[in-house]
Amino acid sequence: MEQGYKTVRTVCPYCGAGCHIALTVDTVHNRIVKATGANGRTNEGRLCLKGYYGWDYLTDPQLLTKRLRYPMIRKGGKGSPLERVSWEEAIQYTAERLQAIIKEYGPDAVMGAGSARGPGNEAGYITQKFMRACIGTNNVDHCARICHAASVTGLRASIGEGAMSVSVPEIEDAEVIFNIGYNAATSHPIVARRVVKAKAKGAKIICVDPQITETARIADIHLQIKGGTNLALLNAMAYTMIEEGLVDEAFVKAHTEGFEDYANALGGYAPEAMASIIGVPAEMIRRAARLFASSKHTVTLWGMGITQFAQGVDSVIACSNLSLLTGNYGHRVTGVGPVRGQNNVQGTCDMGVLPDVYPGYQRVDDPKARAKFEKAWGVTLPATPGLPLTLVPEKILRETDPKKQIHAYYIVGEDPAQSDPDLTEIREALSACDFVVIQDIFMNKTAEFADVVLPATAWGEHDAVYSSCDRGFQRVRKAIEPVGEAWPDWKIQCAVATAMGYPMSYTSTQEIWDEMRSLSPKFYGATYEKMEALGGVQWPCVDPSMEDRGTEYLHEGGTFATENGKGRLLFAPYKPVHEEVDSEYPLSLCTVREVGHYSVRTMTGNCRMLSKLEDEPGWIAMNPADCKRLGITTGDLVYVHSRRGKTITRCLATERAKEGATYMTYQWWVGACNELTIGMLDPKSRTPEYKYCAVRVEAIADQAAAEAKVSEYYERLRTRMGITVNDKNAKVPAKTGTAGAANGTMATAHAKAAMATTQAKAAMATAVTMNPAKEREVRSL
Ligand SMILES: Nc1nc2c(c(=O)[nH]1)N[C@H]1C(S)=C(S)[C@@H](COP(=O)(O)OP(=O)(O)OC[C@H]3O[C@@H](n4cnc5c(=O)[nH]c(N)nc54)[C@H](O)[C@@H]3O)O[C@H]1N2
Ligand SMILES: Nc1nc2c(c(=O)[nH]1)N[C@H]1C(S)=C(S)[C@@H](COP(=O)(O)OP(=O)(O)OC[C@H]3O[C@@H](n4cnc5c(=O)[nH]c(N)nc54)[C@H](O)[C@@H]3O)O[C@H]1N2
Ligand code: SF4
Ligand SMILES: [Mo]
Repeated sequence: MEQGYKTVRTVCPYCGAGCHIALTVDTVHNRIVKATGANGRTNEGRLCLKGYYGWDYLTDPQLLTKRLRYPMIRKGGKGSPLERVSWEEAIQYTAERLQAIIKEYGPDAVMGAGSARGPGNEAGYITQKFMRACIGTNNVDHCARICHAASVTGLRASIGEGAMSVSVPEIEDAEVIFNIGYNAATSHPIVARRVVKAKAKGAKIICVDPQITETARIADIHLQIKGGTNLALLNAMAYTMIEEGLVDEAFVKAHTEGFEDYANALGGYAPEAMASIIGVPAEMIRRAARLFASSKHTVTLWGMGITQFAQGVDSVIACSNLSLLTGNYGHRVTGVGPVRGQNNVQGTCDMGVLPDVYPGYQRVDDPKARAKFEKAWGVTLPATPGLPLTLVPEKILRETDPKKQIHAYYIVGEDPAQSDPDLTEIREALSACDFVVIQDIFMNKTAEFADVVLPATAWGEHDAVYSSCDRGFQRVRKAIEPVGEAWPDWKIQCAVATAMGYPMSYTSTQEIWDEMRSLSPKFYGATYEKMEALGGVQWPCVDPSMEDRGTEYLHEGGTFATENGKGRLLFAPYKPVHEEVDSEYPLSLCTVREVGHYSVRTMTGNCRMLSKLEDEPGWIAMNPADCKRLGITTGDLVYVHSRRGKTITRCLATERAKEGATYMTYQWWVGACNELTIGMLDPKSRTPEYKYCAVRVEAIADQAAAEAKVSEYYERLRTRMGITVNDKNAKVPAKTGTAGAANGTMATAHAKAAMATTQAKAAMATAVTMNPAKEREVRSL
């Protein structure tokens, strides 16, 4: 490499596929200039478009929002502007406000959210230690709650362990893939590659999805079910297996319990009885059950189409039941893959950033585990599990006893004002909360409600370990110096703890990692040295010597992680979704993802290449017949209404959506679909029903005026994020739009037509001038 450049090997900061990346760094100008695929266990040198182009946010092009460079406080109280302060002042102020709240209401008045994104496992460990040892509460959680919490809760009940039992590379050797509620081509393109390879090697694919996804297109059986009927289908498949003698009796006898009760409870679930509810013919359900049971190498993959329902936990258990019934656990290339979404959501769970467990999934209500952490941390720890983060609005807005309310919310790397359901309610809660701290790399929507804003270093600017979706600890390395005065997340929370009288100080992430390992038997063997030598280590890894190279698949030999080692066959009845369509709101809305953009889009929205692919205000994908009825076509701006709010977006007519069903992606700030989604939660995991609510789509007669409003609102949003309109990088709004054309998903003729329409319309919109005096909320559109 020529002088002035270096190569840094690291792991992608976006999805849980955990792809290895080689970054070319211009050391003279302190910037990354290129990313290429490196040979990692899961990616074998391949990357998707986010891996190739997703680092550009580090150059701070200020397209959507702006990097945070120094600490800020609202000195004049709520509603006053954020003012720049020194680190010393910010830390002192935060410590004093937290101490005052604890003094008045007790430690459980404080809620902490950790980050499953850039910070990494060491910072996650510090977040939960800060909340537990310094604040004195188990009120700590993170976005797994609104994501795969149902997988963790459900699998723990079924087989004792919440993680993927199978590894990503094994998928390509599957004989049958049962893909349910998971759209790998969009969400984990590098996992999708294994599904495509499996198909090429002869695997049969069953895809259960109400939408025609890329996996559905290559499936041997596509069950295009009515949204929200997973449990009816899974129970009908189990019924078929039992009725048609497809059960692996020896496995069930040796390795499971509860078969008799389970089989009896399934009595009413014959496919013929369920077909009209599920919306697919009974014979297809039977064929799917037969195909599933035909192999000992059936791999089940699921995602948000299973977990983001009020029956998420029951559906996870029902998925696991099918593997238990057919002997699809305990050997290579079999079992379950709840494919973790974010780059480090597996890790943030591993580190105990959850209200009920310490690092390594040791329960807070287990006296032995508690005693161990009390000794290590030199404090007395609370014995009862804390608050799941989806209950925070409730605890701020509807709890009447001030002693039981949440008065402070310390949020690390999460943007609830964009990603939580029912944004009206979240805005009310954040406004009513006495003290809100955000610690992030960008100004985000939640920062608008924060009393203190603390700037953290981003992926690329610090060292860490991330856990891939399949339990793989992998090293993430610093490539460039941080922007402004940003500090690593772990250092910030150590400083606040110290100012509060609980000294925490470390000199490196490795020192934190080693403390964590010493307290977590499951991870004890996964040293930095071993990760360095092997490229990564899959847990469990108990022995630090090189003899123990980690664990590829779980439950070897059919011995499960339950107390008696048996898998539990547990029955739950199907219940319909909470909010069905009716004459007032006649369409169903399911919210999904954009291939080129990521969650709240602070990062991908600030990558020039990615934001050129797709930009505000996003799309609502609808069946052409529904569009015709409403008199709308691809590219038209439309209002979408639900009982909770209203938003504006563009129509995308596509056969991928069934008649009556619509899809929006939650990446958009202007076209924010979480204004519409419902706060209905699974009672066991507290995960919201993001995948189903009732909406109405309204055509807009004056398109030019609507285009103008969208552009104006977008500009106002950017101004509020701190971008000045005259910035040299300031972008012309709404000029792009290819409806997810990258990577093949949604790359339909409709999408191309949409681009032409959008560009023509955007041209009309550019003449708009800003009017910052107008109302602030999207509902004003
Ligand atoms: N309607 C709808 N809503 C959904 C979903 C859906 O399917 N439909 N899915 C849900 C799911 S599965 C998830 S996981 C959530 C995700 O929702 P969030 O967790 O809110 O979103 P992210 O974009 O992952 O990142 C959150 C924040 O982390 C910050 N960040 C990134 N790196 C760092 C770092 O190194 N340090 C710090 N301090 N901050 C950092 C980003 O700037 C951003 O503000 O959204 C949920 N919301
Ligand atoms: N590009 C990109 N990649 C991402 C993300 C991103 O924002 N952008 N986010 C990451 C995160 S946080 C996560 S959690 C993962 C999520 O990854 P996925 O789980 O793939 O996420 P979704 O696309 O939200 O939902 C999956 C599928 O569920 C289907 N579905 C909806 N309702 C039902 C139903 O009733 N039954 C069944 N069987 N299926 C249904 C949807 O049609 C969709 O195809 O992606 C990660 N990867
Ligand atoms: S598949 Fe996921 S981890 Fe791999 S490059 Fe794409 S976003 Fe990054
Ligand atoms: Mo997620």
